[in-house]
Amino acid sequence: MTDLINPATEEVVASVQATDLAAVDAAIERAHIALAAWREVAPGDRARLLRKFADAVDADLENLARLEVANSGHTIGNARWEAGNVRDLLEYYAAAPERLLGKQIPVAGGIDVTFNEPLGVVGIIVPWNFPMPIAAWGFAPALAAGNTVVLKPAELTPLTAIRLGELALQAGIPADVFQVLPGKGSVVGQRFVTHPAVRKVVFTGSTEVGRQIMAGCAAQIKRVTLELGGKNANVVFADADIEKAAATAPYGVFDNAGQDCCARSRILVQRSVFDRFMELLEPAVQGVVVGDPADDTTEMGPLISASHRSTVAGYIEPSTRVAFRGNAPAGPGFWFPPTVVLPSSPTDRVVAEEVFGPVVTVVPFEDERDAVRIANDTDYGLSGSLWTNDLGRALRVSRALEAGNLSVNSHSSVRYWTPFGGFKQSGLGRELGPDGALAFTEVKNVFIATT
Ligand code: TAP
Repeated sequence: MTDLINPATEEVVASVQATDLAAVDAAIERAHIALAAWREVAPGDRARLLRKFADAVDADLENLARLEVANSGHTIGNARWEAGNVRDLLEYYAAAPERLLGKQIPVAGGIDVTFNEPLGVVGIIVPWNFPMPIAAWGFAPALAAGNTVVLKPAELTPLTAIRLGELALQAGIPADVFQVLPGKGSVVGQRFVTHPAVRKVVFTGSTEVGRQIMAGCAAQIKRVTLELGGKNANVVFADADIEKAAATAPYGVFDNAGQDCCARSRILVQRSVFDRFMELLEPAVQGVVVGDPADDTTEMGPLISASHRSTVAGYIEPSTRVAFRGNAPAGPGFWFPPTVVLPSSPTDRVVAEEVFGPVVTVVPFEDERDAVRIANDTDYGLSGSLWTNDLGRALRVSRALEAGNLSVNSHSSVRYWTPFGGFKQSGLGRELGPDGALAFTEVKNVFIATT
């Protein structure tokens, strides 16, 4: 049994049994058997079942949100949004079964059609930072496309995934079509990679583990989607609304205590407005409300664990120049205050590595070219923001930045209607958006002779 700790209180919330290897194999076998019937469910009926699943999530939204607050330390506002995101994804992809249209292609001597066939059993491996949305980004389109799913939540944060598994059954999704298998990455996750009946692995997590997953999947030419780390730039040009850029910058990085692959953890500011920006940033950072995540007014909660807090703290070395800090409660809980760093060199660990905590660096740049050079000076390429009132510059810089998800004059990366994924070592493949379900299908071409 694994004890789950509330990160805000350090109290045990629940204990969960880890799935052992034999049980993982048995679950994959059952998922494989369930596939035959699930893929044959008529498209309209599969759509209806997914809508019922969405309704069940909606009816349980407050419970799911409270579970996430207790297990993950997410603010209640965020956790409600996350549970709502699961409902919305199920509704959105409920439209897919009836719209996997294929093509009819003109050819000589017959008729040529394509089918979007389900892949089979899909294994989804989820990290602890956004347990609900990241699970649903995978399972909603995968189920819609006629696959069965085995899902491994992170060891630290399995409670909402377990609840979603119960809600699926209550909603009428047939047994074994969607199974949640809590346990260790090295056991459950690794078996998704090696078991031949699992035809695709969707992995979200660190680039280091993602690399191992990709190498493991290569042995069976197994399909893989990877959503990995990020070290995203927030580029503020002198012509921007500097007040708004400074007021919103903390929320672009400190949301979910910075434990966000899309966190804008490198702020780049044009030198002519650097001092003004820093003057405005300080009160904005100090204004971030850090505290009890169950309180409706809280904007930032604790880090996920004691060990993660010590990793984050390790980025602030004795020589690190801290410009200013925000607040954090004293007492129990894995708290770390929002922290703004002025790095001494682009090779400082705090600039080069993903901290995955509430730490942001701020550096000046000279001109557009310099901004793009610094922003792209990373192995990652997930998201980023740019602030400018010059439309031409917004488009030029958006095209020049090597990142999959950019926002101009805002910090939003994730909308379920639009594709999401990384350039470079931030990942492989895209999730979400209108083509999300296609990533869980193989195209089959069939030619029928007419002569
Ligand atoms: P990881 O340590 O990589 O863990 C992610 C998941 O993989 C967990 O469920 C983990 O299980 C499992 N795992 C670990 N070793 C495995 C192995 N050898 N084989 C199969 N599965 C294995 O990442 P993390 O620290 O939990 O999450 C933070 C990272 O995720 C950050 O780098 C962040 O940027 C990234 N992330 C990316 C995105 C997107 S969308 N690009 C979104 C969120 C997070 P255990 O629970 O047992 O460790």
